[in-house]
Amino acid sequence: MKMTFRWFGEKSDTIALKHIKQIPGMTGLMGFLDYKAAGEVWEKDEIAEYIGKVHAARLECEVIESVNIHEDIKMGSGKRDEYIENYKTTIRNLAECGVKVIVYNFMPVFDWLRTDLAREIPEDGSNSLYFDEAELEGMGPLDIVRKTTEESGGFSLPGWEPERLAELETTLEKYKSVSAKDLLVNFKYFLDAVIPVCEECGVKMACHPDDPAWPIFGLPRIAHSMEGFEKIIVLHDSKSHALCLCTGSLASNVNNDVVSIVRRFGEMGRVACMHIRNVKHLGHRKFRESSHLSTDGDLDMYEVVKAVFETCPDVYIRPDHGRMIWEETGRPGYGLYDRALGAAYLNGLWEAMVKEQHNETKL
Ligand code: DNO
Repeated sequence: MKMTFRWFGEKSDTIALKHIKQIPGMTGLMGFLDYKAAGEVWEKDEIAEYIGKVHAARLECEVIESVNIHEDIKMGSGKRDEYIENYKTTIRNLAECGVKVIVYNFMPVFDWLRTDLAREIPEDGSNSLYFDEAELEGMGPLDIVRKTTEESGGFSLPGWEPERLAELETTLEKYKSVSAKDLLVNFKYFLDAVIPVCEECGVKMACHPDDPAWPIFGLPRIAHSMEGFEKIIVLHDSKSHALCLCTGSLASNVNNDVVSIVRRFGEMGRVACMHIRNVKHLGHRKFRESSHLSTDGDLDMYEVVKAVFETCPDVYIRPDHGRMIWEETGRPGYGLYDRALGAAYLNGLWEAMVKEQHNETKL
């Protein structure tokens, strides 16, 4: 296991790399070039510049995330072949800079969605990302986009890139004729094109789940349950076609047994990395992001980490979103302090697993 952290780059992140390095057990980053539009080639020199800075801080950068997929690829229309060619070039460029895992998602239009980016947690006065489907009542996709952008404190949020939002209305209209089945067919078309390139250069593509884990605004969504991932994983038979299991995204849906999902795909050798965080359900399709601790949320973190330890111990893990605590301000979900606490906690659970195993083998 390698413990990693998300960092948005020098110009877009308030957190210094040296502070990330000071988190105990932190080996590297899940990196991100936040200014790249979906469909664009990630040039080698810009990747190298970003990674150079990470290395200078004595951290690794073997995972890159949010290499976003153009809507034409998901819809199977327009210039999809051109965008797929660009994606292949990006994969090669990332591989040449030492990247081993690329995290992406196949969600139409939206990446993750929340109805409040800073809802106070009454128990302790901190705040965190929050979702209540009832609050979406009467709101269209454009309203929620406006609200999220207003509340983001000027930060561009991953998955909410301005150029993607500019075309929102047209894109939503086009999706009316795309079914979940079409999405799966288009997904296969994409994988069949890019996975051979990944195999050539020793890279894994890791698909991130839908968040929240059900369809929204009538858009087709396929990556949010055990059944959904079963269908996705057979689309292309290769270890380079893998998953990034995000426990918080999956746990947003109470029907998901997250531990079983981790075990199932871990045993198949198809989990490349994990985003780990906890959620607390407050009602029907209403939840907040809690601290990582099992007793603060609805996920049993001991069982989650045990499932990883026993079925896919070589994955990259990052503490996913955190609350805002200790008066920290910054990018919603991506403060330093609570994510650092999350990393320390996950490292503690991991150490206990290692020692337990060691003691068992001595018996
Ligand atoms: C949310 C993140 C996602 C993830 C993308 C991958 O905070 O986990 O933005 O990186 O879905 O494409």
